[in-house]
Amino acid sequence: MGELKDRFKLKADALGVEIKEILKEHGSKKIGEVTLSQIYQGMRGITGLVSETSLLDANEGIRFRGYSIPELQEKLPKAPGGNEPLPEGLFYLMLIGELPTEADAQYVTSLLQRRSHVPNHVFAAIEALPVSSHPMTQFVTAIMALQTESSFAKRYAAGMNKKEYWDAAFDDSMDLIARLPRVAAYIYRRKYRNGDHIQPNGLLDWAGNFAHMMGYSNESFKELMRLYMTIHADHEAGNVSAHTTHLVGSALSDPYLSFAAGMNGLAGPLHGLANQEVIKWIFEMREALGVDLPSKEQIADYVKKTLSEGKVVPGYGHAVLRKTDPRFTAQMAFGKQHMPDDELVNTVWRVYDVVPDILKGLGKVKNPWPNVDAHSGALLVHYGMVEYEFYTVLFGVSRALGVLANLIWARALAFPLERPKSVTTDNVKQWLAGKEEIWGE
Ligand code: CMX
Repeated sequence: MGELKDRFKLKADALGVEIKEILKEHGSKKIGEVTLSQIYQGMRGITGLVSETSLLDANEGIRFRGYSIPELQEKLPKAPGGNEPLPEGLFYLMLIGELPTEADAQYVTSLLQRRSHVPNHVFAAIEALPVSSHPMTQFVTAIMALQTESSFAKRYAAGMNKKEYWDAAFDDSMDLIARLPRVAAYIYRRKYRNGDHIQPNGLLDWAGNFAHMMGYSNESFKELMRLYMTIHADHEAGNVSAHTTHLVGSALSDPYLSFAAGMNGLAGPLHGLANQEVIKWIFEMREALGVDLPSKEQIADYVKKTLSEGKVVPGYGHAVLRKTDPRFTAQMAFGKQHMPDDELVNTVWRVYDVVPDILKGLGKVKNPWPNVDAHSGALLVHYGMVEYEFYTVLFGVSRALGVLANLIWARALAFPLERPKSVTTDNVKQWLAGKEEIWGE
């Protein structure tokens, strides 16, 4: 094992150096429509996907069917007495493309309530894992256990006509969205509340009921969940969770299989897991400094220490965005309204005052501004949800709305199997030397 690893390391180091040199000299050369740099560096800037549900502008941020987050907060139906949008309304908007009336949003709520039953074997599958398992591991396991309920898989096995794919994908997606809060709340109560579970309340909206089942009866926490479930739902198609769900779905894997795959991607620290990393990083900073509300100077020193240890500053930067994420701004406004004096929330705001200039100073970070994950944890901690390993599950429940709306559309529009072409570095070298053709040139 050790020898094989050593041999691999020698090869990897050598090829890494070679690729760097190739890109330095030839990175802008094109294979077909795309540059060598784009091929090697995460396909940035290549338009190759369709999402009807949302569009991300690098400087303006996300728009859902043309509506910005402040517009959604103004125009989407609210829960009785509430100010934040109902995520059911956003789901309707993403799926249908038109703003829902109050009755439309209520109809989605009632559909989800009716479909929310979770079979016992799903809880048994969660219970089979050690309680110490990461909540995302338990979440993905539960989604896979739910796959026994897939109408798409059963109808496909029975010879479903391809014109009906969207119909089966629709049914599975609605069932899955309806069941996720119950499953996620079960994991939360199992891991952090000694398995003292709370039954659903059929009178509550989707996000309000989720808050209730996790054990948070405070009205303003329910409002936070409605906002949280709305702003995390969708971020066009190229992010890891959305793209993975779409890619796996393109093989006609059913919505359970596709969504579980997307959630494995969300569990990566450069994507959804960043929300737990942010709070972990702030807690560690406070402990290291021995204060609850560090000064800007103390924060600046701690950020520099983080960077000097070869780590990223979690919650900052983005592959597409080039300004402060409007999802961060919406959460900041919520904090100013509901908890202006909270020390942790104020720490997040001080970090925001300090980090962008330091990241700009590195000269390589394309976006020094905060993303959605920089703020969410501090709001949750304010209400007592300190168990930061659970945060990515919250993100995942919300993300279901966008990626599954997209999956239904993908089957309705009969999008084909996704299968881009790849190259080898040897192939590229031969091509650069004029000795070999490259497909797509
Ligand atoms: N802290 C330190 N360095 C950073 C950084 C940050 N927050 N963001 C980017 N950089 C570095 C990159 O690591 C890269 O360095 P190397 O060239 O040494 O590898 C360089 O700046 C250029 O990166 P980039 O083009 O600006 O960013 P990418 O598109 O490659 O990556 C992202 C985007 C989000 C992965 C990156 O900014 C990052 O790691 N941020 C911290 C993690 C995070 O908050 N992720 C959540 C994103 C939102 C979400 O999906 O939920």
